[in-house]
Parts: sequence; C-alpha cells; structure tokens
Amino acid sequence: MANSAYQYVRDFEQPDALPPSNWIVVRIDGRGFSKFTTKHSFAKPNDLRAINLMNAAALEVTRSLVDVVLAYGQSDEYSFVLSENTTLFDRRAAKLATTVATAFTAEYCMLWPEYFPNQPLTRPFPTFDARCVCYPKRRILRDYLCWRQADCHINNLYNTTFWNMVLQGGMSQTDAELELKGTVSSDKNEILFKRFGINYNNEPLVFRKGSIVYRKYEMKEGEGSGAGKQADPTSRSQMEKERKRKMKAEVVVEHVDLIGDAFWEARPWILAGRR
Ligand code: DGT
Ligand code: MG
Ligand code: MG
Ligand code: MG
Ligand code: MG
Repeated sequence: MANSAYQYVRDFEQPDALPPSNWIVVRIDGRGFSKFTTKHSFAKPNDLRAINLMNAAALEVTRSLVDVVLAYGQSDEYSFVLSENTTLFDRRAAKLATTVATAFTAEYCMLWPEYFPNQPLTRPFPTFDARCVCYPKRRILRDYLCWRQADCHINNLYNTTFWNMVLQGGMSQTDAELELKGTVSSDKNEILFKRFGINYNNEPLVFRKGSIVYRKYEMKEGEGSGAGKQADPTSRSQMEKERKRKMKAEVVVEHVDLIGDAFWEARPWILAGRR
C-alpha cells in the first residue's frame, strides 16, 4: 500500500512557530528541586558547587546554540535569550524548548561528578522543564531579565536571613518563618547586621546577582552605535561573517548587576539588533 494513504495524519500536527522579530526566552527550571536539593545535601541557603554546575551546563548549552545571545541563571532556573531574528528550528516553540531542556539536563547529569565528586547522583534524576516566551521589544526583554535578577535578590536576602536565624541563631524554622513574616528588606538587613554582624552588601555577588552567561567579543568601530559607515547587516555575507565571529567568541560567566544601564552600555553587541 502506498505510503501516501497515511500522509493525512500529518495534518493533525499543530504549527507552533513563534512570531518573527521577537526576542525568544527559553526558561528552564529544575523539577522538584526542593526535594532534590535536600536529598543531595545541598548547602543552605546557597550551594556553590550546585551554582557552578548550573553555570557549567549553561555555558555548554550557550556554546552549542550560537543564536543564544545571553543566559541568566539563579536557583534551579536558567533563561536563555535567543536573538530576535533567530531562525533556529524555524522558531518552533516545542523544538526550541525541548532541545534546550534536554541539552541542559544532559549537561547537568554528565557534569555532576565533577562538581559533586563525593555525592552520587540518585533517582529521581534531575530533569528540567522549559517554556518559550516572546518579547517584542528590547526594553521588555530587559525588564524580563530585571524581574529574574530582582527575584534572585529578594529570595537570597530572605534565605540568607532565615538560615542565619536557624543555623547561627539556633531558632526553629517555624519561629524564624514567623518572625520574618511581613518584614521588608531593611528589616532583614538589620537582623543580619545586628544579630550576626553580616553586611548583606558584602555577601558574594554570585549569590546576590545570579549568573550571566554571554559571548564576549569586541565590537568594531561604528558598530551598534548607529554611527559611522556600516556594512549592510542583513546581507548574506555579513550575516555569515557575524555568525563565524559568534562561534569563535569566548563564552563567559559573570555575576553583576543587569538592572542598570552600565552592563548593557559596556556590552552593546549583546542586544544589538538588525532592525
Ligand atoms: P518545581 O519547579 O515546581 O518542580 O518545584 P521546585 O521544588 O523545583 O521549586 P522551585 O523551582 O520554585 O524552587 C527551587 C528549589 O530549589 C527551592 O526549594 C530552593 C532549592 N534550591 C535552589 N538552589 C539551592 C541551593 O543552592 N541550595 C539549597 N539548599 N537549595 C536550593
Ligand atoms: Mg516552579
Ligand atoms: Mg524548580
Ligand atoms: Mg525554580
Ligand atoms: Mg528526526
């Protein structure tokens, strides 16, 4: 029987290409990490081995997908930002999400023994879900990243205070939770300083700001600023040149503020668009 008799079943598949000219964020998040982190004895509130492992996995995923312009990670999540004009997988949402999530999961599991040499990985093995969100404007994409970094700060301030009250202060978890209920940032800063001599602003940046992964390459004179004579950025040869440059570029991880303008002004190529 001709294969074509069955071809009609393809019509049941739903198209899921994401709209053009939008930045695409693929955010992955560890499944059930509240349990996973306890079972694998993660340090509280922050386990630097676990953070370094997340960052190592994100570096590999970013290296393997040249259209990832930046990734931001904190806790058990990582957001991968794809260029607004990416044509990767024809912008199909399911293909993008599953590829990033499975690539990240594979890296995380394979790299585990390097970061936890004395802690075997046990079932249920870590997995990561993923979703794609489109942001039509650079400004909104930046606000998205601000939202994740602000979340990192708020959670870290809470967790740092909570675990100091419990581990150093000898309080029960219930009592610490009760006391922290309804407090604002300045209250927590004061508890940390007065009871434990900790100035929150001196806590490591990696905990307070999370991790930013990006391709590091110099922009040539006149690029990005709109000044000077520019080659047509939409020409095929120019796009190919740009792609090669990105593939060769070093991928780095930094722990800095991305809410203010300074980070972006110093690295104009990250969100440089074609239109
Ligand atoms: P989900 O995402 O709905 O499957 O559920 P969870 O349990 O993964 O919840 P989520 O993603 O909201 O919270 C992340 C959990 O991971 C949270 O319980 C804190 C934990 N976690 C993340 N990083 C660390 C760490 O460095 N140390 C410790 N002790 N726990 C961490
Ligand atoms: Mg969750
Ligand atoms: Mg999670
Ligand atoms: Mg999470
Ligand atoms: Mg196939």
